[in-house]
Amino acid sequence: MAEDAVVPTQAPGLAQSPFLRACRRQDVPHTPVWFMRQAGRSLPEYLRVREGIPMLEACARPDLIAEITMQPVRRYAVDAAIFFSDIVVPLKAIGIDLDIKPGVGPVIADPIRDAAGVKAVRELTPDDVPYITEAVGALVGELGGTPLIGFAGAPFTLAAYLIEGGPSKNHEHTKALMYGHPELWHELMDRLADLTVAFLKVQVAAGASAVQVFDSWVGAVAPQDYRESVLPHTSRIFEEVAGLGVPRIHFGVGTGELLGLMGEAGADVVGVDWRVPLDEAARRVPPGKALQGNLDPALLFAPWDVVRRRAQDVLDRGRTAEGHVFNLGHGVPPSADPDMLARLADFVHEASAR
Ligand code: 1CP
Repeated sequence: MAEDAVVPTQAPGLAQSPFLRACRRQDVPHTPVWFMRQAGRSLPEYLRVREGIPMLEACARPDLIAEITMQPVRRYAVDAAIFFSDIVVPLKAIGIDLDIKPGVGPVIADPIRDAAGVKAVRELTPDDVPYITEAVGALVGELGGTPLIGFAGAPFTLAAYLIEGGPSKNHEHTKALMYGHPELWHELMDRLADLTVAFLKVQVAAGASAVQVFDSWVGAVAPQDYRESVLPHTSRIFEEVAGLGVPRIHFGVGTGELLGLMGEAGADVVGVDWRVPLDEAARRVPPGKALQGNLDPALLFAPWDVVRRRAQDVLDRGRTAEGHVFNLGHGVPPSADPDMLARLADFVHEASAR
């Protein structure tokens, strides 16, 4: 499709970016590193600029998006920036009544449980999110040779919020719809996959040079249910964004038993949480994939000697993969010490220098 052939203007040097090269399983001068949730609550400068501004309002202001995205890049020697937004921003943009409550997360006013609710998930166009296009455009200029990662939530994780109405431990309503009303389930997943593709395309058209699809809560699903109820939709997403020409990363939490299937879904890089060592993960995913991960975020609260030893272990095991992007096994905890992350990024570079 012609509209898929969007090749963003790439800053000089971007092709040599260790992060993009590792995603493509090419040689790198050092293992690249970035941290999921590096922009946000653990940074005092973030708390300062967000003061008095609700989360969703911040996500719609290009000046704040750009500033918050840049904050960790100024502080840490990270090899990539992640766009400051949230996985529920495109849902809000198509008119779903929701809020992000401090200390809770996304909360949906009318949880989706029936066909009328499913129909409310309409298509997203670039006109629904002009602030995303503007913010990404401003950021790629400012970032120069540092790649910007665009992102979106995967259909299962978005469905989990929409159906439960907020954060959930056991995803009982979500699974009730998946098991009990498969036709409605697939229609919802189909619509959410369209939304994810559209949101990623907006970011890449504006200049993002990689994308990550967060399926944070899909670890709640057994492999046979993943194959039947989730995989067709995640596969379609990766297929539809393949033509954009940017590396595609696919991440979930508690997905040890799903790594092979997530590899089948078609991303270039499979994100691994801290529960599966990377050498074991490399055996579980099909050939032709790079891996991203996977230091336990809780280690950030341990003494530096322990952090260093465990980070070295992640690097050693990561060498058995075809490509490795160093990251935490999930997001930076809000109470993490930024100095520890600064030290960790420097250590990854020094210890992996070829
Ligand atoms: O007021 C605040 O500061 C709210 C905290 C916050 C922040 C900083 C939320 C609410 N979202 C974000 C930003 C965000 N969310 C980013 C950009 C920053 C970065 O990564 O550096 C990204 C990539 C996300 C993605 C996101 N949101 C995910 C997937 C990643 C993951 O951590 O698994 C998920 C599951 C969400 C939902 C969400 N939004 C916010 C919270 C607290 C949550 C999780 C709540 C829950 O446990 O269900």
